Amino acid sequence: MARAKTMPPRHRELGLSDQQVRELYRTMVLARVIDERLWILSRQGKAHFVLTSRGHEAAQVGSALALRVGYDYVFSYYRDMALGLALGFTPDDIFLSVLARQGDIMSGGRQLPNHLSSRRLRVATQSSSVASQIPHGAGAAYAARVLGEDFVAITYFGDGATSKGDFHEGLNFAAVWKLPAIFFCENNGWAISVPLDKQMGTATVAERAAAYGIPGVRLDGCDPLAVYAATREAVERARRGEGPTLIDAEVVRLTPHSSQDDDHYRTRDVLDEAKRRDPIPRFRRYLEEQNLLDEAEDARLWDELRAEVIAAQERAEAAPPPPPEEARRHLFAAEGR
Ligand SMILES: Cc1ncc(C[n+]2csc(CCOP(=O)(O)OP(=O)(O)O)c2C)c(N)n1
Repeated sequence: MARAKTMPPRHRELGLSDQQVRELYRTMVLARVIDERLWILSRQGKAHFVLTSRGHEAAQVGSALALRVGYDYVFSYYRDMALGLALGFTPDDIFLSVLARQGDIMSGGRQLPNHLSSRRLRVATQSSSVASQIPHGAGAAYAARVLGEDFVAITYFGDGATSKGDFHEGLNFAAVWKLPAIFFCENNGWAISVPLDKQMGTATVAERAAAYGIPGVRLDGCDPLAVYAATREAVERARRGEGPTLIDAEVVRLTPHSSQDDDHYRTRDVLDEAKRRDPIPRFRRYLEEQNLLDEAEDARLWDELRAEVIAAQERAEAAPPPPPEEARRHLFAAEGR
């Protein structure tokens, strides 16, 4: 429905400044530009494996805006590159990690790509095992209770992860103890080739929350402002001691699952519909309607970010690999810390 001319723009109603929404868009575009480069690196045989956030940017960047970065704990999953950028990881961090170079702050070149990790940003490292981060997130929220601090723990995962036992254990534990936890499902409707209706008996992820006695909020995850609003509410609720929230953010996966997948199981219609919901052109239109961006500025932004990203890629390609004699470091206690 069209909004009356006298009504303030949606972002102002949410207390966000023009500068903040411009920044939000910039981060979404930065993620998209890195994403494009990563697929090229994969096809060139330079990146061994690539997983990206294309189509998930609004959910990731919009939710990050509701957090106290470096204070709240974040448990992410392999699709969260745009989230990482919103939290303060740089393009250099991403490329050093994907190319497994010595300077990789995530793991010194040992983890799969987009396995974010930073003690400073309170982003916990992760296992590639789907859903294993969910009990970790519940545990960190329990730590807030034990320490008497008011940080929250937000845990990100896909819809496929909600079919795992870890999901049940994490949500159940957090609900029983009314912990300051937010469980954020980036629901793109697919667990690799398995569609949602073959993963669960419920129609939505959100309604699973009823089984734990916590709120389940379903929303359009391609709208960063809707995501921000819902996450902020969940964070406030958690800080007030009222317990966890499950957010079911409906997003789109605009690429195959990973560089090792070819999407052969999705029809042209499904892919076209996903493209139609692409969060980036949509948020650009919003900014244009608000006179916060015009076509020339947008073109400049993409050019500027593409140059920035290519420079980061080149720096990472020039960086040395981890020294072979340190291969076991961080993997075995006896090898030092
Ligand atoms: C325990 C476990 N089983 C299987 C896999 C293989 N696997 C990797 S990603 C994935 C799909 C997960 O889908 P979803 O949680 O919906 O996240 P999405 O990739 O769609 O964002 C699977 C089955 C795994 N990593 N861990």
